[in-house]
Amino acid sequence: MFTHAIVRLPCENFAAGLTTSTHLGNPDYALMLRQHDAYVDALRGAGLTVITLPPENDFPDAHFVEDTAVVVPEVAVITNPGAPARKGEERTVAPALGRYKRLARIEAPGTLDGGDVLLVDRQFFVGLSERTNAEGARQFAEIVAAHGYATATVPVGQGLHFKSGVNHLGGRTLLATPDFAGLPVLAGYEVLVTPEGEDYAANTLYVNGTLLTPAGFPGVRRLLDGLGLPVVELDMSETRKMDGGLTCLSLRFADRP
Ligand code: CIR
Repeated sequence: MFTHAIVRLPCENFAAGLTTSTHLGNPDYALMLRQHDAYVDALRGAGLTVITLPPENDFPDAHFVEDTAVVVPEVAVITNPGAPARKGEERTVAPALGRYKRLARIEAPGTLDGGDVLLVDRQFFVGLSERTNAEGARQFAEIVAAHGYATATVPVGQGLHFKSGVNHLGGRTLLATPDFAGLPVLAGYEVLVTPEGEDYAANTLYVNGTLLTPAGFPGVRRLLDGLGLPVVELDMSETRKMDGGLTCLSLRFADRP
């Protein structure tokens, strides 16, 4: 069970962050803040104490805190984010995590974004992407192996991060886009596949037995309802305009080893 989450308020110039989106319209700051509030409420509703970090005007993507660390009960791995514009975001996340966890770090030339890292039980999957390189994945695997976690690497062809395409829904169940669903490393799991046009909703967050999912994806909603867990839909429109998903807005962890 998770006890805590770290989030960061989006800054006023969040629309200056990195994005490949061209067809979703201009990001709206007031709406972004309202949607972020609703997200925080949903985390609280799942039983988490939420720690909110202040906005970082020099880092317009800094509210995507998931990319700056990977936290397990035994250690928090502070990343070296792969995008040059995002290097440094981790500096203000590390002290917040250091209050709860021993810290380890991914060092250059290794790069790693938390959005590429999926944990299922004691098995990590690390996507090799434009943000996460083989050296970053190697360092990460070494750090977590010392605590009994296995790591498999997975190439991320299209899309930003591994978790843009695959997420854990509890138990042995995953939710994946058609591009990722057939990956050999996922054999042995029950993989639910997002219907056509609903890839974005593959980034659904399972947290303490509740599923948080982007609003507006009825096919994914039907798949989730079949699991018999509570489902909370969240409007993610402004986050999506900046290539972000639901998982990237928080770091979830249990305060004790
Ligand atoms: C970026 O391109 O880095 C941000 N605009 C979006 C990061 C989203 N993070 C995530 O999916 N873990």
